[in-house]
Amino acid sequence: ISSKRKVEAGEVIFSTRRKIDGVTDRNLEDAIYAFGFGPRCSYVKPFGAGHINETYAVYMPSPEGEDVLAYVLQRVNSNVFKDPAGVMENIFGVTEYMRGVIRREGGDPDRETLSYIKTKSGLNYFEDSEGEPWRCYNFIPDSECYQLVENPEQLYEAGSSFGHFLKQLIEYPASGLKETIPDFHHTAKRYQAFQVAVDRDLKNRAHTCEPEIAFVKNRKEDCSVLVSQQEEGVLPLRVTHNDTKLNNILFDSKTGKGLCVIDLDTIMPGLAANDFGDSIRSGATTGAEDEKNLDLVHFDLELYEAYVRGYLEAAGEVLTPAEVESLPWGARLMTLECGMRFLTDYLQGDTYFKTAYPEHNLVRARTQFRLVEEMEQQFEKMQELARKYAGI
Ligand code: ADP
Ligand code: GN1
Ligand code: MG
Repeated sequence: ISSKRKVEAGEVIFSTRRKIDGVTDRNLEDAIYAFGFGPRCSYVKPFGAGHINETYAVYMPSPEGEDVLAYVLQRVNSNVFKDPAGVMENIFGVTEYMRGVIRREGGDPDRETLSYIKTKSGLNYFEDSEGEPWRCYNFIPDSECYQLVENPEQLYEAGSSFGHFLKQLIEYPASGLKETIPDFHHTAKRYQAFQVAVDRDLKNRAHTCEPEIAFVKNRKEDCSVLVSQQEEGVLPLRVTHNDTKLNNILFDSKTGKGLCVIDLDTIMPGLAANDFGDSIRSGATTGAEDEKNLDLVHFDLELYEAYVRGYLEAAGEVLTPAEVESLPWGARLMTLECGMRFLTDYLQGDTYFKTAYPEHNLVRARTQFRLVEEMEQQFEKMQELARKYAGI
């Protein structure tokens, strides 16, 4: 297994045992104390491969004297999440509720959902000296996280996890949820924002991505397909995750089964098609999201089928026929939307997604558009497979 596929921790950046020259940021250290780890903590490493938050692995000594990864500490991106208190209210509400559901199912709530920890003063997040929010949860031992699938079975498991998640929250009182990012998957409004970014061309980059801009403009009408069906009442709002990419699931290292859905910041009322679609975007592909060589990037129908089977086995009975029909559209539109968001961010100067080099967002947009094209070519097969596994 290449390390590029599996998510791993980086180098030590804070340690109570030795001085790490100039790298520990004061706010990170304050957060470690705020959650009560203080001098007991062995060390901290950067962790994960998310595009939004800063994630750290916190190691503590075990009774046997070994250092074990015990907690995940995160600084929430306040540029993206303007109401961190609302985000944390949603997360505590949903995870508490999930614990009850998992117990009734006979599962293990400590492994099948995240357990968030309060600060020493009893708050559900810590605000550092610059007003930035930090939160913390227990690391789930013997779990792993992937950037890219290795085999269809993993995508079947991913489908099964997100299908199950939908079912577990089917009766959750959605009216109590805060909308943590307004219009997050309103694809038509995303198109308008893209159009504004092209017109303003703030960084004078539009001339470097004319084919990509044209690609999106040619699909303007598509952006309204699911939003209109929702507004007309054809598609119901569910409690959805809204960020169902592959690296937002933990797999059980021993059994290889889907174990726990993570990254709960965007749980909001939404369409089942969007959750389904974002998983297909990120999972049913042969290349990394930021693969520069487009010859390596293909939409993989076998992976798609594995996800459909897992998702519908778990959630098929709660979905309406119209929702089943909407799933392949979800895949196309979440992929188009995501590419459009990368391109918009590129045009605006990379202020939203973390980037490692100046064209990073453009490279990401290109992989998404490649996938969209191939989904369009195979759309009928995608529809047939959704119907087949739904039994309609
Ligand atoms: P972001 O919004 O930045 O994506 P996430 O909550 O998804 O934040 O965390 C970022 C990344 O950290 C995840 O994609 C995953 O790679 C890693 N990660 C977080 N929690 C765990 C965990 N318990 N086990 C393994 N990896 C994890
Ligand atoms: C972000 O947070 P992360 O890395 O799991 C983004 C998603 C995008 C994804 C693309 C809150 O997900 O919407 O689909 O990047 N999350 C947010 O990789 O904007
Ligand atoms: Mg994530």
